[in-house]
Amino acid sequence: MHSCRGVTILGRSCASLVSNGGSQLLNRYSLACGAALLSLAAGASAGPRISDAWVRALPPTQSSTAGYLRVHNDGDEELVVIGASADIAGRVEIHTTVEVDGLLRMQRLPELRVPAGGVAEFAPGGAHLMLLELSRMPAPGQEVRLCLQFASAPEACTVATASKGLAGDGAAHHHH
Ligand SMILES: [Cu+2]
Repeated sequence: MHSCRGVTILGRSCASLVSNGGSQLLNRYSLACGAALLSLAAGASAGPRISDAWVRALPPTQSSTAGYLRVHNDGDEELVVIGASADIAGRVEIHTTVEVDGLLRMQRLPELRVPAGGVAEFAPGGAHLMLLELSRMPAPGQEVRLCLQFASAPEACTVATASKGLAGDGAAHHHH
């Protein structure tokens, strides 16, 4: 029960019920306390979470490159990615890769949806972050700060490591 008292919002009602409730009341309200605490804990940890971020290190003569990552939605409402930024790029667009007449082409997306409890993947051959107007091309191993903006959640940032990637995973970019 003492854990209930630690929660500011619930603290007063839980603590007073615990101190003056009969055993039947106590049981019923301790269940309510527990459930409320669980939902509070879930609310606190929900929201965008980014993992596995990397940026493709291309020759320094290139003025743009692609970033990849996973967006995890631990919440119970859909998340919508509406924009992105990077510390080395003047502007970042959300792109996807589509096949047109047998050729892979990039297409700009206005947004990308992450279902409740789901994951959206930015990965070679599919959706990616297009880093444009680069101030410098990151060398392999260098870190790049990537941030995502959401329609109704706070911005989420991560540190991506630059890498040349695996041989063959950059096919889509040959047709940029
Ligand atoms: Cu692109």
